[in-house]
Amino acid sequence: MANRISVILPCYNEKENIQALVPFIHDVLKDYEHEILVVDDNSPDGTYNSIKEKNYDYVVPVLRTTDRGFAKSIRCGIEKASGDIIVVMDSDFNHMPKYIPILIDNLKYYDCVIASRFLYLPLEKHESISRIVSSWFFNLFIRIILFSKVTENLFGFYAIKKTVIQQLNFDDIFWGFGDYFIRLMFYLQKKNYTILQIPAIFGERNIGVGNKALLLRIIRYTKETFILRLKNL
Ligand SMILES: Nc1nc2c(ncn2[C@@H]2O[C@H](COP(=O)(O)OP(=O)(O)O)[C@@H](O)[C@H]2O)c(=O)[nH]1
Ligand SMILES: [Mg+2]
Repeated sequence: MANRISVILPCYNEKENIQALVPFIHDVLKDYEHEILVVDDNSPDGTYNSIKEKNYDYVVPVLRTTDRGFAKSIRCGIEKASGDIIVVMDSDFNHMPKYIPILIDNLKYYDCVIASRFLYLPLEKHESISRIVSSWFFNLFIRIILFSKVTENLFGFYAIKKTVIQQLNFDDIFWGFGDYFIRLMFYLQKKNYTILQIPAIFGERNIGVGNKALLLRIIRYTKETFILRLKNL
């Protein structure tokens, strides 16, 4: 039986980006049975309505009105997904749709496939040197504290079998922002699931500025990494 793919797109104030991204992903996945879950946290710019009114038969628009949060939106998307393969990505083109088939196809052999920015020297134009170097050091820190073998604990672009992610305790993982992905990688490794990493580069955000509070994020992720270690001594 063919697999059904559920792509989860958490979004907040991404009206323009989501309208470009959704048909783009649909095209990339034309050879796969798929649905796209757009999980919006009641964005003031009307992201939800802008996608709902398109009435695409392959889109499931989800509106969250309480308990706003990036990781909680992803959890909500996973719980509503009808597919047996889950793909999680950002909705601003930072995660390039062209990688989705590579992620999915390798799930034939692995439980989870993640995109990593640290597997080869960037031959294509890459994100800023300062951002990639600081992400490299931060990943090194995470790997040392958590004894992790994964080179990329921050990007958060991956495909996973639904039966695998369902084996994890969602309450242990899905809160906060990108720190949820550190926890996801940790618990998958703890349970000895197989993870393949594929080389990828960071895509340019199409429109808007995104989350710029980098220092706050680093502080938060550092704290969450230590908490995770202490919880699992
Ligand atoms: N549902 C939901 N999505 C969010 C929230 N905050 C950010 N996002 C989405 O998460 C993705 C990553 O956010 P972004 O600000 O681009 O982070 P950055 O790429 O790390 O700078 C984007 O697609 C955002 O629209 C939130 O509170 N709720
Ligand atoms: Mg972004």
